[in-house]
Amino acid sequence: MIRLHHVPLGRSFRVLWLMEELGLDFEVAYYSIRDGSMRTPEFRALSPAGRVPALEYGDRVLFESAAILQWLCETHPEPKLQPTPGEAERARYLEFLSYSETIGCLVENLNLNRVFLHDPADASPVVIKLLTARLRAALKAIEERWAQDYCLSTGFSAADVMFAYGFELARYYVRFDEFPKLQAYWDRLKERPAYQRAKARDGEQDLYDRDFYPLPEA
Ligand SMILES: N[C@@H](CCC(=O)N[C@@H](CS)C(=O)NCC(=O)O)C(=O)O
Repeated sequence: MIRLHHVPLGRSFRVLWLMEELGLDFEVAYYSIRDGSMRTPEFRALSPAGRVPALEYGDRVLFESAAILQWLCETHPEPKLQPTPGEAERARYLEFLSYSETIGCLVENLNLNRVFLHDPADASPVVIKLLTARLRAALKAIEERWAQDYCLSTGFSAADVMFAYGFELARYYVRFDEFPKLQAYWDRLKERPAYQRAKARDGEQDLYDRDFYPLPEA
C-alpha cells in the first residue's frame, strides 16, 4: 500500500506528480494547513515537523520531498528519472534538488507574511520586499543560464518535478513574463499526461485568495 499525505498545492504535489510519472498505484490522504489536521500526534508520527509530504510505503514512512523523490526513483528505476552516482549529470541533478528548496523556502516565508498571518498588519513590508527580491534573483539566475529543455541535458528527470513545482507558488509573487525561458519550460511540462493526472488529484487549494500579490506600497 502506498499512501501520500498531501496538501493541495503543497510540496507533496512533487511526490504526487512523480508517482504519476512512475505509473504507481497509490492513495491520497488530504489535509489543510489551516485546520489543525497536521498538528495531531497521529500526523506527527508520520512527519515529525507536521509537514507534507509524508509517504507511507508498505511498512515504511518517509518525509521530505527531495528524499522521497530520490528514494522512489531508486526503488522504481524504470522509467529512469534520475542519474545514478557516477553519471555525468548526477552533480547537476543534486544541485537542482537542493536549489528547489532555496526557492521553496523563499516562497514559504512569503506565504507566512502574506497569507498565513491572522492580522495582515503584523506583516513587514520590508521583509516582503526583501524576500520577493531574493525570489526574483533566484529565478533570474536560472533563467540567464537556461540553455536546454530540462534541468538535465539528458532529458526529463525528477529534478524537473522538484524544481518546476516551485513555479506554481512563485507565480503568486513574481511575474513570469520576466522569465520567458522558464515560462516556456513550465508550459511544456504542464502538457505531460502524468502532470495532468497529478493535477486532477491535487485537490482544491485554500492557501491563496487571489491570483497575484503585488508588493506593498509602503
Ligand atoms: N523541505 C520540506 C518542506 C515541507 C513543507 O514545509 N511543507 C509545507 C507545505 S508546502 C507544510 O507542510 N507546511 C505546514 C506548516 O508549515 O505547518 C519538503 O520539501 O518536504
